[in-house]
Amino acid sequence: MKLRVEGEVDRPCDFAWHDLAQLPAEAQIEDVGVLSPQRSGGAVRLEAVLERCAVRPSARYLSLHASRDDFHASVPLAAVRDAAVLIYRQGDQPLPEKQGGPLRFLIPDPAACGTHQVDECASVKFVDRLELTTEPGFDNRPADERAHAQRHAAEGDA
Ligand SMILES: Nc1nc2c(c(=O)[nH]1)N[C@H]1C(S)=C(S)[C@@H](COP(=O)(O)O)O[C@H]1N2
Ligand SMILES: [Mo]
Repeated sequence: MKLRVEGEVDRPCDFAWHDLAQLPAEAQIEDVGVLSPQRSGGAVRLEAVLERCAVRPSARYLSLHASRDDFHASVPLAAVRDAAVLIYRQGDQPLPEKQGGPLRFLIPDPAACGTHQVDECASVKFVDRLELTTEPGFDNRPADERAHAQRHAAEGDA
């Protein structure tokens, strides 16, 4: 896996699997099941990744890009900054594709974030690029129920 972090940052960064694994213990979440009961795997905190790249104060939006299936979401940075995580492993192996691996963004409690812009759909699977911007970025999350049903059918879990 490779994760690119760019945009409103002083140090654009690339992370490989072992870069995430080597982040300090306080950045690691051994089991995301404690945050989100339906999920499993090990994760790192979003903030730990952002810190490495020196995010600028001008950054107000975070866009999550998955080039694998051309899925994108853009959310207010402040709404996810402290809570969101990136799931990257299952034991000591990369996160399997059926769980959204090799890297999956997870907003643990989307309802509690308090804004319609931060919903379950923004937990982007196969994420390979984080982009910080001053304005909302590209977003093709399903806008209504019909689009949502089509999206899940495309995912193979309709
Ligand atoms: N890359 C990618 N991520 C995605 C999607 C997708 O189609 N592609 N669907 C989103 C939507 S609409 C939802 S509701 C959740 C569903 O996550 P789940 O399958 O783990 O329940 O994943 C989100 N992440
Ligand atoms: Mo969704």
